[in-house]
Amino acid sequence: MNGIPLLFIAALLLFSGCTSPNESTPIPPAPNGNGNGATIIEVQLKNIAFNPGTLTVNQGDTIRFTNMDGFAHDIFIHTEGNEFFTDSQTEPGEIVEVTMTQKGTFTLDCVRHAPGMTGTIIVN
Ligand SMILES: [Cu+2]
Repeated sequence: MNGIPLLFIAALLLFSGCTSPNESTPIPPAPNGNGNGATIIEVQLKNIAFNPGTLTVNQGDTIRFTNMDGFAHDIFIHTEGNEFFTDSQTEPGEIVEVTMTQKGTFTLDCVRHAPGMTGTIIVN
């Protein structure tokens, strides 16, 4: 009747083999150093111009347009043949926020003051 002790020893060996700590504790991914925190970029609509007229932002950033003039403008952000955003009537003092979710080079126009009231937004 040696069967049971042998099985017991075999089971112990198997068990001890399996429990050798082979798995390391997973390390949580480090948080991104320079932010996915969205940045807000200020653009003024002033004296029939966008100021600044050319801006470079990161994907996910928000552009905050403020109409400083005493009359309405509009905001049309587009690429060739592709409208990204339109605010057709931006009243005096109005603030319009646009989050740039797509990468690319966009043209910024105020249609009612075209040509001349234009700009460029580069989204990286
Ligand atoms: Cu305008």
